[in-house]
Amino acid sequence: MASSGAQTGPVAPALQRGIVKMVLSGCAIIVRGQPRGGPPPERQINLSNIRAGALARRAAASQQDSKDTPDEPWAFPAREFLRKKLIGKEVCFTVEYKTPQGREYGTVYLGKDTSGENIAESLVAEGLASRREGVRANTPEQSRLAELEEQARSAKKGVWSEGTGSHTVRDVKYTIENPRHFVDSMHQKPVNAVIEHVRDGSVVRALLLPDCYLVTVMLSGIKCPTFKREADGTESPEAFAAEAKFFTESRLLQRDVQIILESCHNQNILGTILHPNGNITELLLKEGFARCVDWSIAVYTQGSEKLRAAERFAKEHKTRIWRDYVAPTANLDQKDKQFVAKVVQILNADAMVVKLNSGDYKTIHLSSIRPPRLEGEGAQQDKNKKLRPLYDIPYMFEAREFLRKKLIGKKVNVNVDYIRSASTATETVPAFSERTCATVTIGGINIAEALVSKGLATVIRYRQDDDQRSSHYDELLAAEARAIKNAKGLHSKKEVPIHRVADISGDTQKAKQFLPFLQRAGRSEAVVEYVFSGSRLKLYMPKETCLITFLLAGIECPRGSRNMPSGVQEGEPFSEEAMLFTKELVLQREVEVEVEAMDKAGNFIGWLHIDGVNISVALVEHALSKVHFTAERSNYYKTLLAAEEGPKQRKEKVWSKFEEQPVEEVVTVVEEKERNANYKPVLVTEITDELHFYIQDVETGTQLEKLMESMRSEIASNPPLEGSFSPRRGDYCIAKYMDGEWYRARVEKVESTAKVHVFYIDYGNREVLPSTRLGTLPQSFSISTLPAQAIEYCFAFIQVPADEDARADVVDNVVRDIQNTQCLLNVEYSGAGCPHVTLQFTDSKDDVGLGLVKEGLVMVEVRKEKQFHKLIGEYVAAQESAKAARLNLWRYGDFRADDAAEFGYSR
Ligand SMILES: *[C@@H]1O[C@H](CO)[C@@H](O)[C@H](O)[C@H]1NC(C)=O
Ligand SMILES: CC(=O)N[C@H]1CO[C@H](CO)[C@@H](O)[C@@H]1O
Ligand SMILES: CC(=O)N[C@H]1CO[C@H](CO)[C@@H](O)[C@@H]1O
Repeated sequence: MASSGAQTGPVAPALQRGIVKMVLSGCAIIVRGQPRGGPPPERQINLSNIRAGALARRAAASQQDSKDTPDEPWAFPAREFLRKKLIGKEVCFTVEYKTPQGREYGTVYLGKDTSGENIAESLVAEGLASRREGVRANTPEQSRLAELEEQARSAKKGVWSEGTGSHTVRDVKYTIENPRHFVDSMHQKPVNAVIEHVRDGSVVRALLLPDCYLVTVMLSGIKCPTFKREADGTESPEAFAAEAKFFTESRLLQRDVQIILESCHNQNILGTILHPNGNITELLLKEGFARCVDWSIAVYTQGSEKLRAAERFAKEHKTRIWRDYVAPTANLDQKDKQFVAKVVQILNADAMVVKLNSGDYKTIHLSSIRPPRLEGEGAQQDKNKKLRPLYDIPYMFEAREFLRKKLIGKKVNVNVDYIRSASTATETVPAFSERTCATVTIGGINIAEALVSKGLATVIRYRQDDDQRSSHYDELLAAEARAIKNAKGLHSKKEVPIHRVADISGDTQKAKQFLPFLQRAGRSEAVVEYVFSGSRLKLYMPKETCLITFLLAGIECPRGSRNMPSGVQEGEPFSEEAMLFTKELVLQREVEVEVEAMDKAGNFIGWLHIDGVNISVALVEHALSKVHFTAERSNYYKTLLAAEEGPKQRKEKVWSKFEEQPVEEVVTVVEEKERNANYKPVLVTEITDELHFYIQDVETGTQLEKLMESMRSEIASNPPLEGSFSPRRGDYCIAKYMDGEWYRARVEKVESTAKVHVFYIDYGNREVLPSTRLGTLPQSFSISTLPAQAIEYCFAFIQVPADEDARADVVDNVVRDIQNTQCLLNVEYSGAGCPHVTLQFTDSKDDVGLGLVKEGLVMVEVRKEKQFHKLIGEYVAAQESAKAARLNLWRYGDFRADDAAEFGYSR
């Protein structure tokens, strides 16, 4: 404020220029000079030769008994007269006198030179100032002032008017009892005001008119760099604090404005200043003098999106406070920042998979959204129950369904807001991989906002400077506030909706009970929850609220790769393509299914329709499946065959290797060690439910016959006394079989005298008998005379089906083929429980086990020993042809469970 030089006393009246920054009173102004880099120098000029009234002043807080001083009469009208005339205008002035304290007195003219209006003269002419006493009219300027004063006095202007002039004294109110109440009483209507002081770029003192409240107003929604007051009383400005202050000051200080009082925060009033030249809040942001403030932006009545946009503009241009700013998406190409893509899958409640124009898939997370999660008690999961987030987390299902119904298969606009880098796991938060977070819109609707407003997601809170957030963050906050107010979804006080969804895939028992309902239902509604392969799906049945596994009927679709105990089995050609085809067509879509049957593993088999397309037919049409002969009986057989014709003739995809015989690739390994093939004749006497069997050695068969003969004749002559034998476990005995004959047996268990479990040691069968049908085994027929003749074996190279029904099928077959039949037996290898053998039919020398494999009744158990290579080769080839013909176990394709991760829950 001080000028150059320590010179005092009268000075040569050189003409100087400047812009009026502020009017201090009716006789003093502050003039701003030419900027010399940074805010320009300022000087206070008091008008020479006149005096005007002093303005009201607040009691100094530091002095105990100081009191508020009111306006002197006509002081405020004088200030206003000058303010309206001079603020922001160019003036020129001569400095005539300078006090030892450096205060300068001079004459001020409006405009560039002394031909302009003489301000002191105007004041005196209006009666708003008087000539200073003691000033003699000895210059032309002074005599002119005297003349003007005389005219004012006789015209009774201003201070010369009658009365005390008390009506020109304001009742200035420096404090407001209840600021919130005060703000509310204004009802957000613009209030006329004069900005009296600028503290920093975004905080001002304003005189509210007409009631003369002097209030501090913080601009809603933003904050400029400030002047921090240090402990020692000095101020340390933040970068650009002075520039921001000047920016506001030069535009608003002592200007007539209107203010919308918007809210109240710690006794400070939040507001927006309206000025015909534009609004300062937006300008400060755009010029990089301010940043948006989350907590107060919501009260900004003029639309927070404009503020965010202005801030974004400054950030993009790295203006001022943003000079070192790096955008969160700075290293993305424009085409990766903003694009249109098709939604192919919804993941949980805050993410989705989209298909890009390039055909690639990309996972997109919704910016700044937190999906429903388990809180409080719910978070303590029952360890025994596997959590199924979609159904078990409150509102997760509703959120997913909202997104699915709105977005699936639709094109959306994706605006990437930020990339959240991968994190490692901490104690409370699991690790996650890098995430692309974006604002996704469809038809102009921000889907995250819609989700939040329905109370199906919440908004993440950030640190003030955290830029990794939605570009429409305020709308999200506003939507959340609405959702809370209306008690929507997660904010509702009502009971949370519960989804009891039964997963009956793989549960043969339940599936069996359910089958008739589905068969009778004809077409049923379903939502495809997961696609395992081209022809294997998981469906949600909304009416029945259950999950089922569903296999597409009538086709042979290439199998995908699988994890087997022996390692990863590679997928068949086009299996991946078939899966993608099915996924794109039906994943998370509403479809109709016709269930025809169920396989042994509890999977339902049938037809699936979407928008008039039968997907079995579609797969065949696209050369991604062949028609299976089981389709013959169906209504769709003709359609399927017709669909197959083209691809088959053109040798497309699955038909491309049509002529080759896949059976060719049988292993031809040089046998290092010869397999021992030493078949001996045996009689198969018993086949167990586990597909083990008991045989008698034919060579010792005659010995057994003789023993039985003499034993029975001895018993006939000396029958056992009924009830004389008390059975104990492990005892050898004789037992009267249902054919009325006596046989050698061993007691396996005694439940009661009426229920004794015995094992016929020469035949391998078991029975439960009353003890009355048992007797002591005569010593001469004991096992030291002739060992037990039934020996237990099982089939080499085959896996017995785990499924009970399937196993019963094989056992029936084997019983029919070889029970009580003479076969040839060769021990191949030893195993748990009993030796593993191959059996041949005596006449044809055909391998019995291989026959079962060919029929598709059992699966091959591969042995790696070299000597078995050739034989295993035959077994595997037989299995392949059974599969190809879809025999028995294979009638619904390869039903062995896929290892695909369902639902994509793992993050
Ligand atoms: C100069 O102006 C200031 C500000 O209005 C005032 O306080 C001061 O009294 C004035 N000086 C004289 C001598 O009038
Ligand atoms: C409410 C209001 O006055 N808004 C204005 C803020 O200033 C910009 C220009 O800087 C105008 O476009 C807005 O209309
Ligand atoms: C009855 C039915 O839905 N048939 C459809 C099966 O799918 C094909 C398209 O792939 C349609 O053309 C049929 O109309």
